[in-house]
Amino acid sequence: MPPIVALESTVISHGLPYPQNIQLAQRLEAIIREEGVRPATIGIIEGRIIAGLGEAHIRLLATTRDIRKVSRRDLPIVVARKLNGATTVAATMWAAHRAGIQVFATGGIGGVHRGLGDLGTGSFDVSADLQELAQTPVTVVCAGVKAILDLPATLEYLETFGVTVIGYQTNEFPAFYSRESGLTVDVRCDTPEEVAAIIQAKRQLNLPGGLLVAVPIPEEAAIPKGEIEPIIALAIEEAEFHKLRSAAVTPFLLKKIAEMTGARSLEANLALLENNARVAAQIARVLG
Ligand code: PSU
Ligand code: MN
Repeated sequence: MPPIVALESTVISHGLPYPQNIQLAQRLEAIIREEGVRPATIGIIEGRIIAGLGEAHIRLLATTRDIRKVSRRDLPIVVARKLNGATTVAATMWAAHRAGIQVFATGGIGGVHRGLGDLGTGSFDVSADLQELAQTPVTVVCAGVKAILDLPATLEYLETFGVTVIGYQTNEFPAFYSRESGLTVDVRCDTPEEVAAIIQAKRQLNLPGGLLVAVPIPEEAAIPKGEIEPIIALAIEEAEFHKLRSAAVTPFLLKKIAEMTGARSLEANLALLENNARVAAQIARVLG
């Protein structure tokens, strides 16, 4: 099989506004093809889990209101009821592995949420993305986790479950909009070959689960931590005020941050997604 890179669809339906979402989906596929690799955007159409959505299906997910956000727990529901669904990192990893795909590019993975518990809105919110990384052998290329989350707790969780975290051309775990977090990665790799060697060693050792490759956002698109932090804090306060929980939390926070930073966070989000798609394609090519 030629090398393939998987792409998720929740970022299309819930992570970005229209029409940037559909333009981005097409752009990511083009970038992966430019590297000589096949893209496979993953989503669910009328209960069918598809690895390699066509243009019309991507358009459907990008333009329909209230597309269901599908994580692992939602898979049996959308399949049984023949619904349309956009897959999160967790569900995309699962579907990618089932389709024989080893590498997956996204923007940010879910993680351990900051203490939303203080105001009684639910004190325990850990994304299913982390458990998926613990059990499904797919390499996820991302720009870290959004600073809406508890980064140190997220890294601790990954360590507990044996997920290797690789910094791509960095010693620090990147924080999505910002290149720095003050937190370290398990290993730094500077080339796709170095990453591929670690993926192959993990497979040879029969270690279960995936790997996380964290790539800092390109310098010119980065938003300094001091600038984005107060905005994130406001967005979290608002989520607490509205007593949001479960799957609604992440899309709400992303939308609020986009509103408060104007085009800037959107530009940053697009830039890092494109960058990650390229890095993922280069890794997939080395893996063959
Ligand atoms: N982070 C982003 N953009 C996104 C997401 C995360 O910057 O669109 C999406 C991804 O699909 C991720 C999901 O898998 O949110 C995590 O949601 P939850 O925290 O409900 O597991
Ligand atoms: Mn959650």
